[in-house]
Amino acid sequence: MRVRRATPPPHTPRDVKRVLPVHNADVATVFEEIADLLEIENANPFRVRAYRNAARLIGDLNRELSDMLAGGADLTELPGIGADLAGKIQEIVTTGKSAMLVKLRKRTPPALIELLKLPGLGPKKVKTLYQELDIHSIEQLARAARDGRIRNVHGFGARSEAKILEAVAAQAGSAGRFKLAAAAQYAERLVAYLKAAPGVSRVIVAGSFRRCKETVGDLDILVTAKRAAPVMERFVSYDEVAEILAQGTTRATVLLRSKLQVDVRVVAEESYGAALHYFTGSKSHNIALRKMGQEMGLKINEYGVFRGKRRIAGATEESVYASVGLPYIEPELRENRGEIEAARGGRLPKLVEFGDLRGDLHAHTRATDGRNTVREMAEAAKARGLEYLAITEHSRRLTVARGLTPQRLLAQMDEIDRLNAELKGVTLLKGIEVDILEDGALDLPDDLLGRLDVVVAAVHSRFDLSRDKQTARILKAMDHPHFSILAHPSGRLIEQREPYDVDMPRLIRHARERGCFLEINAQPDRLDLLDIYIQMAKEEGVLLAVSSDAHSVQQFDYLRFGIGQARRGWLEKDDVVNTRPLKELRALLSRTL
Ligand code: DGT
Ligand code: CA
Ligand code: CA
Repeated sequence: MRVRRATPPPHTPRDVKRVLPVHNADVATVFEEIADLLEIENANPFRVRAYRNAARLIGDLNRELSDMLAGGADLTELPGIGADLAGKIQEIVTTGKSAMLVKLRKRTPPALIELLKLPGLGPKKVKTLYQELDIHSIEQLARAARDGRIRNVHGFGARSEAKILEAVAAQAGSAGRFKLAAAAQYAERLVAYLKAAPGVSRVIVAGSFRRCKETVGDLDILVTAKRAAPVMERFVSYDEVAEILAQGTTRATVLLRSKLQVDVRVVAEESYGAALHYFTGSKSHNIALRKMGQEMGLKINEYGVFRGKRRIAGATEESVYASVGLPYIEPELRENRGEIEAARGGRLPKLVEFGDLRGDLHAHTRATDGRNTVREMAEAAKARGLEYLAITEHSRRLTVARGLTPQRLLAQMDEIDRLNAELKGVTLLKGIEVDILEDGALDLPDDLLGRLDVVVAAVHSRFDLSRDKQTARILKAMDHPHFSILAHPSGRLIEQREPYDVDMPRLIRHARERGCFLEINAQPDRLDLLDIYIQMAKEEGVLLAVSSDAHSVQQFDYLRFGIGQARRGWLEKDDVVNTRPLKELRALLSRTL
């Protein structure tokens, strides 16, 4: 295996700049950083918000900006994108850089940029720490937290100090992981590119990506082809490769410009199933299966299943499992959490599929912090084959999202009645994402909640309550006669905010007693409820709602990640409320209301 650094091909003249493809995720990252740095400078909050909103919009677009620009699209037609932002997008897409970001970085102390990378520390807090405690690095931050100096700074306390220590430790342990949805963007283009190599028959992403883990460390891609050499050549000359870390005859590892690492292996057709099984993992599932094989006198590795020197299986994953007497186990289950025992006992779940979904029970519109109208959301849901959609805006307490007052909610309910009279093939449900207040009360009057089809309730404040108080708060909310679904039950934001401290098993048991539901929120940075608790909820007989929490028409696409998460929690079609036809769903909901 040869190790080398990427150098420009010798035939490229020095003065000809290679224009690299820039993905939407890259543009969004630039805009997020601009917003952070502007915020540190106390820039006009509207300006900061314009960049943040643009970053979100771009992150959700289902077309690449580079393709749109190449096709002559006018970016100012996108909501919230004016001439200035359109110009900045064009600059980033064509040059890969932003002059404004370069300037901002120059005038921001480097320490602040480093601290900003820490999950949970926004621009305001970073600035305070820098000014009050003269903290210049993550190490100094960790020391100040350990010495108990942070709790005395205005706006911080003992709990936030502990959180900072946790965040420092978490960052050390999770450095460089990618959220599943972002990894998917990078994976899709690369897979299409590899498929076009001469003699290639299959290209598949294995590893944690195939298991639909919420974050992935790197991509593990398997290829079957007539010959390996052309595949290797094509892979290492992919235009997004920043560095070639290793290159051999049948495998290579590169680092993409996005910092995502990718392994590609070319395997023989007869070993395809064994290799796919091996590289899909998880490691502990593999080890358990290999042990089972050993007990039967078999050797299982990435080349096949062998009895002595004789290969007895390996062309398909089914054949690998069959060699130890097991049925096929779906990738999302392969975490060594009981799936092998379930397979042996004939108790494997028949996992829910994307096509089983009939509706979506959590979505926002322009009335609050969404970007599309109710009508646009309804039509987009219908276009994706959904039969019903609940509109669930924020309630008044959430002022940053322009939460609805009773009057505004009533107006929206009238609008929904009018639209339902007119729309064909999709039914709108009246709902709300009501805030669970600190004392467990809901943020809108009972009589109003009682007139809705679905009441989604969520914690958006006081994430810092003690375990007892947080648990009591949510239990009380669940006891509310109009409570239907607990939204994003843990409150975590992946790599940014830990779940709040709560007795989740207790909430799950209470949901069963109350007959209400828990949400699997499909937003890429939430994927909340967590898989182990989904499995626990299912065992308790609690139904779950797989919800997009869409803030725009594009975000219905996130439902596929919600389904991935549901499958990691062993859910079958019947465990998911929104696989039910509307009539059945209404009956289930009316039991909660
Ligand atoms: P990641 O990349 O950290 O999100 O997680 P994975 O699961 O993709 O792990 P990765 O990329 O290190 O390796 C891919 C798969 O290869 C892994 O899921 C199982 C398999 N594998 C890696 N190392 C070992 C090993 O030492 N023993 C066995 N049995 N399998 C391994
Ligand atoms: Ca991996
Ligand atoms: Ca790997």
